[in-house]
Amino acid sequence: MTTKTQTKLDTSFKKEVYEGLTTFPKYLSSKYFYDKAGDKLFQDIMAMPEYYLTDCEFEILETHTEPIAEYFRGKENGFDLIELGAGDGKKTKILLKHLSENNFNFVYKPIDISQNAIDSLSEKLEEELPNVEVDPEIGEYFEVLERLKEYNSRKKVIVVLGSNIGNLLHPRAIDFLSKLKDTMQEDDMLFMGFDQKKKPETILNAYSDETGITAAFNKNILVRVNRELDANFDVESFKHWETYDPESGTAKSFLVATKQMEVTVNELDLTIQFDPWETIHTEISQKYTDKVVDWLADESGLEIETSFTDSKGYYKNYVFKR
Ligand code: AVI
Repeated sequence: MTTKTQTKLDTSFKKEVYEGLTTFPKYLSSKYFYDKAGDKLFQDIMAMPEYYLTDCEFEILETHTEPIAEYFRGKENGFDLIELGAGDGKKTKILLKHLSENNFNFVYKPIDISQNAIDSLSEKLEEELPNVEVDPEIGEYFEVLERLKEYNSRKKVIVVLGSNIGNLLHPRAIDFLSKLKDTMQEDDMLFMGFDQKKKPETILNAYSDETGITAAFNKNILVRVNRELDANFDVESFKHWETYDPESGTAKSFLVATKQMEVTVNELDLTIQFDPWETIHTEISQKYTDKVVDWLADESGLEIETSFTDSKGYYKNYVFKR
């Protein structure tokens, strides 16, 4: 790598795109799906009938609002409700509404990597739940975790919905959970959603819908590299491909080159070649069982206090303590 290239790799986006496209097999991280267009596509995904995760978590939050809120309840000085990866906050609103209507003493701190998502969430909350005190932050999970250590004056309730943890391989999930545990005091709790193993077809359908929304979401990462790093990916010459391994519970997304291609990424001083049918791995969406969640908790020094599930048993939200 030349010094010129080095100085250009000054953001983690550039650095990771460079690494991912110059390694074999190639990869790009799914955390870069979420620009304005990506946020919108993800909202469309959540509204698709095939993407059962959202409906299941909705059902859990709606059916068990009261007991969940009771786990959240702090002492006289209330609690901070910190949501990592808040997105559009649609599901959280069920809890926020209940907490607000029942005079719980709390501040809602939504945290998301997307400025766009945080802005529209804050606006909507002001309109729909004006009594809820909202104190948003922009940032990546791991960077924000450091800041969480400062919120120690009262109980912390950390919420991670949408099975977002599933986008991390087990070692990184353990690292994430361990770091979360390190920010937690004795009374604090973690409330987290984990999509469960189920019929493989159901999982594959959720990630390879016929309307092509998931394909557009996956390809959006190339659109983003084209725009932000002045590249010339021929996006339509890549095919979205999904696999699900029922043994490991890992769903994997790929972009597959349908022909020989040469791509230039000007901002990175980089030209790369694709053989026909060469892949870019973009995302994993891990599916869990109680045993695996138990193991992750154990490895991270957390304890499972209870869990809530939907009527089909497709999805679970667990309450963890340290
Ligand atoms: C955000 N994340 C948990 C979603 C998932 O299910 O892995 C992202 C997604 N990818 C394709 N469809 C939805």
